[in-house]
Amino acid sequence: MTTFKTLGQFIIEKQADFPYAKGELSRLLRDIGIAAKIVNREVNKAGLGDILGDAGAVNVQGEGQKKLDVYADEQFIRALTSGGECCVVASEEHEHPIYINSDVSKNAKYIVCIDPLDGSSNIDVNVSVGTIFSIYRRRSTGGQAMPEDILQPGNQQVAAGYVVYGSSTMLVYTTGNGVNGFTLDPSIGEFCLSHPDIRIPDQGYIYSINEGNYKKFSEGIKKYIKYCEAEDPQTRRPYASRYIGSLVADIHRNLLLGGIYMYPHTLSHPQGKLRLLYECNPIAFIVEQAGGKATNGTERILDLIPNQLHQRCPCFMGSKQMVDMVESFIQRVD
Ligand code: AHM
Ligand code: MG
Repeated sequence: MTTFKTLGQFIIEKQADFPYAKGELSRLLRDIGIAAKIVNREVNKAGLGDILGDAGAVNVQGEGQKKLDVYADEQFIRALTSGGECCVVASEEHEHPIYINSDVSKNAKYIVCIDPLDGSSNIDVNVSVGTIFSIYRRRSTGGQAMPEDILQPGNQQVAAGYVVYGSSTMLVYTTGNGVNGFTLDPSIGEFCLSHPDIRIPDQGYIYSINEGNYKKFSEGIKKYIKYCEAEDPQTRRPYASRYIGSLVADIHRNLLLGGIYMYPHTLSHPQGKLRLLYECNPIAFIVEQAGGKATNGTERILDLIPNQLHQRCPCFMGSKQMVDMVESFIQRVD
């Protein structure tokens, strides 16, 4: 008989490594896992009923919200609000942080930053989407949390993870002690440990970037792309170009196979497209914990000090040697 370990069992086992832990973080992760299963159910039947398409509203980034964006946002906020372990949620879908002021939650220890449904422009065409989350310990003690509790650098994350709603649904997370992946077994409705201790190869052979923006890239990035495309059997080039346009799916593939994901600044987007708090920091934490590297081209993403909730950040994340190489191109030319 095959034995398996559920996400719940794994979290409890890991908690035993911290004898003074009171179980709050474990409960928070469990709540996120439950909300992910609910969102998964809707994503999976997205072609049916009235859940595809635009919700008719525009979020804080000025982007049209999809119905599933709104649904996923509601589910995660509901789970975090009723769970009692989180005092503030910052969601990519909301202009302002959501302070949870119930008696149990307002003194809670944790802050959650979340992109409830990333890559949502892919939903209507049945391409993988994801959820990305990041957990911080609050700095203030008791009472309503302060803005500085939310704007912490990524190196202060206590946990981060993503869910990829793909050909199977997976939850991958880290608490700073390696990265583990769980696949949802729909027959029992549980995430089961399928990818223990994920390590990204130091060198990969896949590069992922939206090459449609090529003309808007800086000289360094253009030269790096030419380097990836050049023929050189010794270094196994040309590398394969793979870009789904769904961050979680692109990162998940590169984490398992080795590769680099890039969303650089362009002339029109001087800070790139991805958001530091909801996308870059959690993915950077996971990539580093898997042995990879994540920078904005010159600095470690996790050391950047955020000054705005929705700020954007250029990013280069993945296999260490590939990120080192793109940085050397950026520094040589820019
Ligand atoms: P979203 O948060 O509005 O869904 O946008 C983020 C997505 C990422 O998943 C993806 O990597 C990127 O945007 C793709 O952008 P582009 O279409 O410019 O290549
Ligand atoms: Mg997003």
